[in-house]
Amino acid sequence: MKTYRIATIPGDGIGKEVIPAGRQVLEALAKADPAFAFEFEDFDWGGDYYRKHGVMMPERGLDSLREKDAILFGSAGDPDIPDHITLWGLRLKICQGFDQYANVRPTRILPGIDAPLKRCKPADLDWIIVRENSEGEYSGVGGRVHQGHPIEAATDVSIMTRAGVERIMRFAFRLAQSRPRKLLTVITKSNAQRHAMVMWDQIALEISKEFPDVQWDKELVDAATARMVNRPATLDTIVATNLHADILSDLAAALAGSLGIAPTGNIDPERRYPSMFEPIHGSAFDIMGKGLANPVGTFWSVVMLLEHLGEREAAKRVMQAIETITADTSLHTGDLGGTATTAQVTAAVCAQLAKATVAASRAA
Ligand code: NAD
Ligand code: K
Ligand code: MN
Repeated sequence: MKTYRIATIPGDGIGKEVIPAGRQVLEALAKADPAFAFEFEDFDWGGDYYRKHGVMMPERGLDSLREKDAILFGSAGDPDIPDHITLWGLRLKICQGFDQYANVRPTRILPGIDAPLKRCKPADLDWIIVRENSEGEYSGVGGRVHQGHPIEAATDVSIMTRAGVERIMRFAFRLAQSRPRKLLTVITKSNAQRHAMVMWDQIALEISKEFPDVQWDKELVDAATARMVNRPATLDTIVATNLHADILSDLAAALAGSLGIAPTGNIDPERRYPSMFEPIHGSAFDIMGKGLANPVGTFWSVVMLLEHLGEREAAKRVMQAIETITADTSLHTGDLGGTATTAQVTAAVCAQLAKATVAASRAA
């Protein structure tokens, strides 16, 4: 029997509600399947830790995660602590420390979800956005001088390296190649940002030669937002910079019905370090502590985590359980217009998993 070591980091806000729910789903899966088990270690890093220790996580925190098979993360963001401190002190520290340079965000309209685009059928929207996750606009380089003075000035320098762009581009082409349509759209803003973005376009062209079976095109990021709304079926795999893809993927999640459903993986494709999976949403201050958070984004993140571990069959089982419960509108949370609680949705998914395994063992 294989035992996977999983770190859970609930973080702040509704992260503390959805991550225990995600753990319950993994436990239900393991209970019903003798092939594998999980060994969890929970880390209490985040806003509360910051209030006690003045930092979001311990200085040598990465060492406690290094030997894990994967990390399940909730959210970093506390109403009383500035966002740049919570983000850089925890989530980005892990993403950058473990060189999780590919952020992968699948988007689909799940059964039973009332998505806002009236002309868009569920089959028209099946995207996977690849976000460069290690450099670009979020390199952390810059400065601010003469604070409060009329001559105050500030910069955030966007650093793009050839090595960084080549590796994300190769990752995106490979991912596109693995999907049925073999279609990739490279997003830039190379008309206005005439240095780094022109390099992106050029490197895309170079890498495309390694993937002759992938059909690809280019789109400027502003035009891409309109294309997502007006011609969603023309898109499949999408690759963009750290900032552009951050924005596009929230739009994608909203077009597919809710921010509460969407998952993401912060991946180290070379597998030198553990990869980290999380719902794309944040701490949701307006609903935190009420048991109302939609846990589906975390459950779908669990699916990605299982795929990353090579447990494809189990991943499929969890995805089927998710789709069965989204199809039932009585199990929709508030973000989807329903009244179900986090606990009810979680119990329903766990019950589906127990059933699926009984059926599988009967068939065997
Ligand atoms: P948010 O995702 O927390 O919330 C946006 C809106 O979506 C809110 O109305 C919220 O109630 C709703 N929502 C989000 N997830 C939901 C869910 N699972 N179920 C039901 N409704 C849900 O974004 P925000 O308000 O911009 O950010 C709040 C805090 O979270 C900030 O501190 C921000 O920095 C942080 N944040 C962290 C991450 C991360 O850790 N990866 C990502 C985004 C935001
Ligand atoms: K998150
Ligand atoms: Mn974001």
